[in-house]
Amino acid sequence: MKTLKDVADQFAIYGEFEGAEPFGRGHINATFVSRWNQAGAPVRYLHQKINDRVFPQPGEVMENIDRVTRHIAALLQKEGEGDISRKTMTVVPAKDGKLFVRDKEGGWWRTYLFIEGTRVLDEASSVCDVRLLGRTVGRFQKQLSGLGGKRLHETIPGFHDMENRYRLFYEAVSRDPVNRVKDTADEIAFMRENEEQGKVLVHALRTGRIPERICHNDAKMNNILMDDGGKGPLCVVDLDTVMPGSILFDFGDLVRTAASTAREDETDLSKVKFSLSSYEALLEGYLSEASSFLTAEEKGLLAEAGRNITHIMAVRFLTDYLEGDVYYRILRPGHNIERCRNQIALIKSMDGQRDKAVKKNR
Ligand code: GN1
Ligand code: MG
Repeated sequence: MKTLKDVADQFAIYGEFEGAEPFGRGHINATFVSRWNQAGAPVRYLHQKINDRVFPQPGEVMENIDRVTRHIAALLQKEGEGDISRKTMTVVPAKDGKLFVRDKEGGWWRTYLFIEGTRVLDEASSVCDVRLLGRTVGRFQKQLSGLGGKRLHETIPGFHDMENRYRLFYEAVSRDPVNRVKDTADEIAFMRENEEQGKVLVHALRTGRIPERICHNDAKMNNILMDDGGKGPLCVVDLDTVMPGSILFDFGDLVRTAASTAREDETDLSKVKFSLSSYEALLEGYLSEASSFLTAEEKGLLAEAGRNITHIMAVRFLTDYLEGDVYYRILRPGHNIERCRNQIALIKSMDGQRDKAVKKNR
């Protein structure tokens, strides 16, 4: 971990570096945790090498994150909250004051305080009250609804734009660079059949039926830090994609992950089901924070949001499979098509219970 020590030493961290290990299971960035001796106290930091193929302007990503995390910390302070550095991420700047460090190969690195005593959940379980997950995402959006100043940078243009996602998908199908179209006829047919419905949210946003707001854009369950001591969810992490969009994308991502009975790459599809009771709990928790600022149009689309984000993920996983696995980190051959099939199974289960879910929304 020589490079990591070299990089870590350039951040404004006191004490002696003692070592570092890889951390987490994100699909995009490379994450490490370092250990330090700070005047006799063991302290840890989180370092990430930003994937600059995915985020072409890492400096803009960091500007967004710095603004957002400072804003939330200031709000919590005003509200008299304690334990603030566990309730939002804290960016540690470099010794030269910048929000990142460049390594010898030109790579972009950032550092956060490591939030101790937490875990993330890949599947909803009895350990976690899903209502609180909904509340956490609603609160995050509410906190950001008051962020003044210029519009946040769009860190990945067209990120949740289904027109864009379908364009990229059809391109991959027609180029078929690794000859995988022949193995994915059913999935491709599913995408063609569902194209219209998949574009409902982006059309609502584009035509102004629902407003543009600041949203997280990756508000899946395992991006919410849970307190180990039973205090429930602490904060939403993984802030690279915080940018303008529809807040329905966030509620949708939470539904996709926390109202599914399996993780997103479960291969036994008989285990992949939409849980109506989890959906109801998520909705209740989410609305306890968000109902004060949601418009009637947004409320009317909440039941569509989970399906929509699940559909976006299915298209993205399939596109990456057809492209030869160039975007998402995969842990085994076929991982992307497994993820795609899982998400399609979840959509089918959602569709089977749609009427009931829509009723919950009233
Ligand atoms: C990626 O890095 P990670 O795992 O938090 C992806 C999200 C997808 C998610 C699927 C920048 O997030 O959009 O929802 O995988 N992030 C980016 O689990 O593409
Ligand atoms: Mg993540």
